[in-house]
Amino acid sequence: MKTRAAVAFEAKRPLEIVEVDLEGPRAGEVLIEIKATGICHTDAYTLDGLDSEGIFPSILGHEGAGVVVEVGPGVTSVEVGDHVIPLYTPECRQCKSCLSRKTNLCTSIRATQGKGLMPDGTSRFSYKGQAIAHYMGCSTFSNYTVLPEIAVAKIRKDAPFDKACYVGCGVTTGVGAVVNTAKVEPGANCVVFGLGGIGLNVIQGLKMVGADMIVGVDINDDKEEWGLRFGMTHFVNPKTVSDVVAHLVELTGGGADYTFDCTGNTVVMRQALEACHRGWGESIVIGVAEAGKEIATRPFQLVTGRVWRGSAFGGARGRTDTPKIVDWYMDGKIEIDPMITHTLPLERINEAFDLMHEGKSIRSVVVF
Ligand code: NAD
Ligand code: AHE
Ligand code: ZN
Repeated sequence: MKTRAAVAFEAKRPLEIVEVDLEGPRAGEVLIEIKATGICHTDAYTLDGLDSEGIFPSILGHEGAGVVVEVGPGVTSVEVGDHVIPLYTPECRQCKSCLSRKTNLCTSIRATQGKGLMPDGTSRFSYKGQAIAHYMGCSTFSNYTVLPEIAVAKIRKDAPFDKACYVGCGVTTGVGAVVNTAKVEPGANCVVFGLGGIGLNVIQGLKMVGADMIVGVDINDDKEEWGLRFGMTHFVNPKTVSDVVAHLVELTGGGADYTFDCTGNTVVMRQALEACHRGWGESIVIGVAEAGKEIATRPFQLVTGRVWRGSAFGGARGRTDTPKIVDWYMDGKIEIDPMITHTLPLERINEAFDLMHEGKSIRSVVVF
């Protein structure tokens, strides 16, 4: 079939809206009509050529929601008409990682996914006879896309697509990092670096679990109002203090119980670790750093009990946990609507990247 898609032909070039060819689902795969997709900073990072796994041409996008329109042979877990969220972290429930119960990082199709291919080693997308790579196993910047059934989460049908799509990455990543990765306890003092589409979801997760102090740190003063809106108790612009770590340690009475990096900046990651309380403070790296960057700190920081951890997709098991997060939204336990600051048609998707880079949006959503 033909489908409209925003194609990344080259790094650092705007996406081009074209009609691409899409092959139907093979065994164990499903064809999904994408109804809405968010634009995450990770899409921008790949388009900007900063991803060591970046492939061009490809169809980016990994924060979508849609409807199953066709299933391939052997598919048993979803059927035509189901509402689903594509999962860049699948859940096969059979691989070593899934069975370990220690991680959400299912490894069953990670190797082909990282090469922009379906599990059988081929692409379903092409343009003028040339293969186009899938992205993070999702490619939600296409009106129709194909995914393995282990990489789709079935969600309730009354959830609006233009909001539920955000659960496909940002909401789950932020709230999940609090609930699943850090397991923040009520009364904790926490610091969140970077108050964008991820950081604000960390903040609302912290409020939900009853954190005491929720300090937001951002170089953009406009983010203060946004943080306060979702439960932040204090705001720090690092440009206004001489030593941000010392400032945060003093503000939190000796250091934070938990800190979260939602910037992807390795200098900030170090600050987040060093702003933790001696003896027990834990820093969770969520931000994705550009290819070639490394993190550093004095080992003494770890010797004296601070813990450095990472979180991918909020530690959520995609097929099991994502539908529950949609329920939390529908039951009013978490908010999504106010964070979606811009809703655009596919033809205007490049504006969403501009808004993000200019710090003018929290989340932009493209509706098909
Ligand atoms: P965003 O652009 O919406 O927000 C980033 C925020 O960080 C902005 O408010 C910006 O002003 C702020 N910031 C930038 N530099 C800063 C600095 N030096 N100090 C303090 N604040 C600073 O991006 P997003 O969509 O929220 O994504 C945030 C990061 O999380 C990105 O690196 C993204 O790739 C990553 N991410 C990771 C996962 C995961 O599973 N680990 C999932 C989604 C996104
Ligand atoms: N491809 C990059 C790493 C990118 C990365 O860390 N991705 C996160 C999700 S970001 C969502 O917005 C993730 O889940 N990673 C786990 C995985 O298996 O990719 C690189 O450095 O090569
Ligand atoms: Zn993302």
